[in-house]
Amino acid sequence: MSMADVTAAPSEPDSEQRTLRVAVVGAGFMGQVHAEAARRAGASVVAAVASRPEGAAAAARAVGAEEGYPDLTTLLGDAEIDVLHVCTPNASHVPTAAAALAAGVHVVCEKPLATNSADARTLVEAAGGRVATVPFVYRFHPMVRELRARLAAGEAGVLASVTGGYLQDWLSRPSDDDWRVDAALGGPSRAFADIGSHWCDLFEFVTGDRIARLSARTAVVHERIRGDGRATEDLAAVHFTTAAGMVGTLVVSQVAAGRKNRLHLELSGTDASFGFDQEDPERLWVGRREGGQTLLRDPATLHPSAARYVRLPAGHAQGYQDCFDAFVADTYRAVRGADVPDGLPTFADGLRAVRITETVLASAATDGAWTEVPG
Ligand code: SOE
Repeated sequence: MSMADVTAAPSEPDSEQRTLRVAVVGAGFMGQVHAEAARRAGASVVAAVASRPEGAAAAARAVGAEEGYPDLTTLLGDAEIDVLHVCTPNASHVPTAAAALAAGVHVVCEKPLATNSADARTLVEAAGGRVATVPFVYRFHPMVRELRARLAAGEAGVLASVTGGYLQDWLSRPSDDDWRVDAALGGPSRAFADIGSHWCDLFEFVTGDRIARLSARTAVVHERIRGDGRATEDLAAVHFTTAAGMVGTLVVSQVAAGRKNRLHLELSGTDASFGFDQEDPERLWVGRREGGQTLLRDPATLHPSAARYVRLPAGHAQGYQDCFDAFVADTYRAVRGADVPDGLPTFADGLRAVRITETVLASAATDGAWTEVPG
C-alpha cells in the first residue's frame, strides 16, 4: 500500500449519498470517540444531549456538535436525525435506545446494551428493521481479522485451548471513582460487563465458537459503595468450555497496576497457535513447533478480509480510534442500505454479552458452580 492508496480506505464516505445527520447522547470520553468516528465517516454531528439540561451547551462543545439539547425528547422531536449514538451510563441505555428506535432512528448503543438480559432482549426486538449496533470495536483491528481468517482456514489444526485476560488499572486505588462503580448507574456487574464482555465477544468472533459452560469467581478488592449501596466486582476469573470442546481461562481486572487496556488472548492449536494483544495491535504472533513468527500489519501480506480494515501503510500505527472509525463507517453503510461485510456487531451480540455476564455473576454467587450460558 502506498500513501496514495490510503485515500481509498473502505471507511471513506460515499459521496453520492446525502450526509447522515447524527446525534450523541453522553459527552464523556466515549461520546467524544463516537463523534470523531461519525465525522470521519462523513456524517454531520448535528446534536448532543447532556445528562443534565444545563449541560447542553458544554456537551455540544465536548463532542463538537452543532447544537446542544436539554433532553432526548426535545432532540427526537426537533433535530431530524438518522442515527443516535448512546454513550450514557449503562442504566439509561434501554430507555434511551428504545425511545430512539420508536422514533424511527437507527441506534449505536454502548455496551453493556442493558443491565439485564430481559431488557437487552426487549431492545433486540424493538430494533425491528433499524440498524442497531454495539461497539465491540476490537473486531475491527486488522490483525484480529487476520487471526479470524487463519482460524477459519483451519490453520490452527485442532484448536484446543485459549488463555487470556483483559486488564486495566484506572480503578486500582480505593479513591478512584467513576459512574461505573455505582451499581445504580453501571448495573450489577462492573469489570466483567465493561471489559470482560469485550474479551468474550472477541473470542467468539475470531473462533466462531460459543462459550457454553463456565465457572467464575469474582472479587471486590475495594469496597466502593456508591448510589444504591452495592459494591460491584473489581475482577473476575473464569474457567470455561465451548460448544466445540475448547477449554479456556480468562482473568478480567480493573485493579491490575501497570496494565492500561490489555485485552490479550492466546489460542493454542495442534498445528499453530496465535496471540493478540490489544496494547500492541499492529502485531499477531503465530507459533509453530518449527518456530514462531510475529506478523506485522502489512496490507501486502494480509488476508483480504483483514486488509479491508487497513487504513495506513505498514509501520504507520493504527489503533483504538481507527477501530471505532471502521465500526461506525460499517454501521453507516448498513444505514444507507449498502452491503456490509460480515462482522458488524449488532444488538444480538450485545444481548449475548449480557447473557454471558449474567452467567458469570450467577456462577460466582454459587461458589463457582459450573453454569450453562443460555442462548
Ligand atoms: C473503560 O473501562 C473503557 O473505556 C471501556 O468502557 C471500553 O469499552 C474499553 O474499550 C476501554 O475501557
